[in-house]
Amino acid sequence: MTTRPRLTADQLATARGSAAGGRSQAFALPGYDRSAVTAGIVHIGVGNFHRVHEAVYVDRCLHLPGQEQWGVHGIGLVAAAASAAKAADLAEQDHLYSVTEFAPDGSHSSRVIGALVGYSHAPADPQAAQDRLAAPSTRIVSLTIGESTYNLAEGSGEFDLGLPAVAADLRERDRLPRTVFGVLVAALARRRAEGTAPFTMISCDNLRGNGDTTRRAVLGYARAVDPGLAHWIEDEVSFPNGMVDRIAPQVDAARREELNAITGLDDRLAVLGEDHLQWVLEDRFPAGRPRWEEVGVTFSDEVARYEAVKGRMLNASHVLMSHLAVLMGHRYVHDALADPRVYRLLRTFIDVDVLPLITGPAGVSLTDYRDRILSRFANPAVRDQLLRIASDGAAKIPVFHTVTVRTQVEQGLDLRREALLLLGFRRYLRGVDDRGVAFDVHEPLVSQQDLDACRGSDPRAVLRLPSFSALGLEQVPSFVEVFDELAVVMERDGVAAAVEQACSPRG
Ligand code: CS2
Repeated sequence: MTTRPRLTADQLATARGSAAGGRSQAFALPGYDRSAVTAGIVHIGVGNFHRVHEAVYVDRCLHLPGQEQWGVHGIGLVAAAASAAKAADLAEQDHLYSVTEFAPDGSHSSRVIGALVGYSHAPADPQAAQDRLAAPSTRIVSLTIGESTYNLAEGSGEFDLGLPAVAADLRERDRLPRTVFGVLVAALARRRAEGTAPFTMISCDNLRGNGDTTRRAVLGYARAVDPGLAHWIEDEVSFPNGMVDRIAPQVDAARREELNAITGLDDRLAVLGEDHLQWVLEDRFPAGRPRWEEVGVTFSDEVARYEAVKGRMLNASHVLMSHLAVLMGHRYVHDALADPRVYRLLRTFIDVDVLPLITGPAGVSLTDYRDRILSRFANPAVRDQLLRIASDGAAKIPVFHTVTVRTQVEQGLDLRREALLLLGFRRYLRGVDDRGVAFDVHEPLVSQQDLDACRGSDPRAVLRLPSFSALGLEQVPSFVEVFDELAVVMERDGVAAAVEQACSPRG
């Protein structure tokens, strides 16, 4: 194996020296003085998505004059060994990492990102994380914590105080909280007590109204701690909504090796993304913000429309295809797209089930948007994993499909694709595809009891899962009729046959 230089600040200085000496590098370098950068942003959840999305926009901003106060300090709340290892890697690499982006034609470019200037692994040092959040220099707190972590019941939309980790944080007041909303509320309480202005909070997760959702979760927790504090948050804290977009596959050891072969670096935190990058935000940042509008971020009052288009077309198609395509034997998104049955499913879903029901933001052509997402999915250089998208389906399906299925029920429209989605999800919970090949199921919101019920003989068990029961689909005769029919086809003839039947002309 080739020995490559470990990516560190020293290595970066060496690379800069040789670039100055006329030797070309396989990657672009931060073109600013990192020692002058301070962290105006604290980000919780420094996974691949953050590293190829917000951090890239921040990195671009740091190239502008007068933006050095907008670096990022990361916080990790997960105690797992992999998270501790990531914290160690970040420290060893002086928080530097490389991003390689791939265009559909296979061309790529790499850049070392210098936006992250510090990191606290809260399980190891909860006080450091709290101090960072409470610091007056922290003006924005952003989150990428995953859809299921917002912990709001789909039916009532209320924050679930009964979740064991949340209940423990609320009970054990003599220690610092460990759950994300506990940590945030404790930081806001401290800022209020110390007379520090609050930070603005943004979510970088794919949720309907991600700012409003974050606000509901924060307030739900705060009310349980101190109603006065909850009032203060209601009055003082801004939670702009936003729409985030960039496909960021998982990186395993083999993929990391491929990325490092491209850059010539030994980067334990190397990540990749597609060449598409988008962020649309409401401009409500009373504590200030980077000049993101100069580096590609769109500020708009139409975030809800951008987000509806993205969620109901891109993410909804992703989730619809993921379980079914895995069951049909595919593991990568571009392979699934090359399967005419999957392609037809997505075209039918978008053209028949979604396009007629949504209104895009001014100036956005929905058919162009459709073509663009289908070509993004088909990008073979990205090799995005279907199992990445399939995971946490119990949280994602309601976010991306509820409005579509509710409208279809109300308007008496064709419910077959939505029925197929839930049948596919049920069958995916078995963890074995139609070839008999096993795969890992990652569903934190599905209890063992519910898993057993879904693996049993009654297909309708899936409709009773807490994530879907609020839709009341079992009480909708037109839904149950197509659901039962497709269940029989899936059981008898396999997943592919059910996919074809769900897209066939209505008989
Ligand atoms: C995917 C998203 O995991 C998922 O549900 O649909 O991660 C998707 O890749 C991003 O939202 C693209 O912006």
